[in-house]
Amino acid sequence: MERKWWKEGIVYQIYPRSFNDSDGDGIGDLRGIIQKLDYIKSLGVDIIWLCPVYQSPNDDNGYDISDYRNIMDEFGNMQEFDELLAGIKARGMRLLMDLVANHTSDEHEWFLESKSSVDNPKRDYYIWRQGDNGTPPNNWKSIFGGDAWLKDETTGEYFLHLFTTKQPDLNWENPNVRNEIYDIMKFWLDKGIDGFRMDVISFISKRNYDDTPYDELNVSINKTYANGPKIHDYLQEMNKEVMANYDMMTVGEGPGIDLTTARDYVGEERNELNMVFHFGHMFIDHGPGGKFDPVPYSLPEFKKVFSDWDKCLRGNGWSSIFLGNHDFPRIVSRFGNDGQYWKESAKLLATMLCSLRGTTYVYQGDEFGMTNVEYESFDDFDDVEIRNLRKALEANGEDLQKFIPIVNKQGRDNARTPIQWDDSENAGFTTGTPWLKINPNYSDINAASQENDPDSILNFYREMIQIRKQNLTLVYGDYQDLDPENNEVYAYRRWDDDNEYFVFHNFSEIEVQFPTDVSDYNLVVINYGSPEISNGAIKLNPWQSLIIKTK
Ligand code: TEU
Repeated sequence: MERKWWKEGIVYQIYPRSFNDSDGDGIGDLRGIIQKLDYIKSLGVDIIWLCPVYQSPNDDNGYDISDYRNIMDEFGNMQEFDELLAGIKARGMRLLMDLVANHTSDEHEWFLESKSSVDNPKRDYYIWRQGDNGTPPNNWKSIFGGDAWLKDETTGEYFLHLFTTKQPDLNWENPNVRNEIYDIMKFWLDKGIDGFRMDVISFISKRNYDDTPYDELNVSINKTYANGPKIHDYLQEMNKEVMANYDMMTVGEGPGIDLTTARDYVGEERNELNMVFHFGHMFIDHGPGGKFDPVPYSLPEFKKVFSDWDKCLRGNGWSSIFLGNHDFPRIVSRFGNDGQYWKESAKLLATMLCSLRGTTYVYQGDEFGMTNVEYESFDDFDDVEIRNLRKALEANGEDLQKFIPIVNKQGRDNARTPIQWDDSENAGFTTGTPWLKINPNYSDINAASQENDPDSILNFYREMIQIRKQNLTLVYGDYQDLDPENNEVYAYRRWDDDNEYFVFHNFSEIEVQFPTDVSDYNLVVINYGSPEISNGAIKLNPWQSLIIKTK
């Protein structure tokens, strides 16, 4: 397997709105990130993925872009961006920007022109269709609820929006649109950035609107929109026009990309993307009604996602290893135990993130165990997905309070509460009023209180990241799940011609004896306690996690 910086590098994702506010307006900004570059570097990460910082009306917090070549006023200006990029480079790190090319804001000048008349030169930058006697062109639904078509009174036609009504989908059939996106990519690459995370890139090629009904029963919404007929033509053209000309990294966000389609995106001979975010584990608890209709799942189902993807891309292609981001609950709450075993399970998840094959992604705040938040009212939430849910519940006359626990458990705002830097007022995030309520547990859970604690989650992340860098078999080595059906333990072997490691994670509150014939080994890392191997088994205490290396 050829070594690459984007395979070995650890990525740290920043959601700028919630990271650090430097000017007291309650909103994180670029200068706030500049102020924390030494902290970020101290984690040992190599690449920063910066969520959108472009001009935006913030209907979807920056994922609705109105000007791709200017910085959102609340975040600062282009000079500060240049200073941030220089600071990242000066510390030997790299920068990924977030490319949102499936849609723009409805306040983008392209859309303002496109909607103005049916014969405007930019009309087919977007997807317009006649309805059928007052009804939408087809039954497609928005990811954020409701119809995926909105009638615009100016011309009486409907435009497609797979996300909010303020995020009209771009028409990638139009070569002018594709060239506009390629020019935007080159604008930022020529400034010196090192690549892109590509927002819902799997959706940019649309199926025929007339014969692809959205089927609430059998085909997931993502499958209806993902992997359209020309997706690979577009990505190969993008690669030829842009990526092939830079030493850069691409990671495609790919809801709907599955094991049967993955290699078409990331196979090395495909000249498309370096890797994708797949969502098998991220949608694992989404029931028939989506994320707010959660269903139980087992550890074997969770483990199978990682084993299947490792097998799928073994030898050709590359994957991402992530457990959270700005769209999902906090990992220690979702996949760990944020109560009695908060510290142990947070460290277990860090060990998992750093011991599987693929590029490791760490989401801001997870490195010191930030948890889900418990809001009391729908008024406390910001996320448009939750605002739309509220409207739907109110329209159905539902009791909103009944849904608060589900929204607290599953909502995206869990990952968007301001970073808890210390135990001072507003957790050191802002001197003003934070745009989103800070998790009240900041007095106990914050970076500063862990900085000098050798046993803290924060210092465990630092240690685990170094271990991954010093043991490249954990990056490139082979992988085998040792007991796929085990309901408590995720145990796997990692190896190559020179080294062999065994990794054990007890994802449970009970003590487990796990069979192993390993006896002659060195301990690489353990989250707590010490390894106890005897009589052909290793004793794993609740949420205990360790890596051993055979001699
Ligand atoms: O999200 C795409 C997406 O559909 C999934 O991540 C997830 O299902 C969604 O957030 C609903 O829960 C990307 C961005 O990550 C997200 O923040 C944006 O809201 C969305 O695209 C639209 O740009």
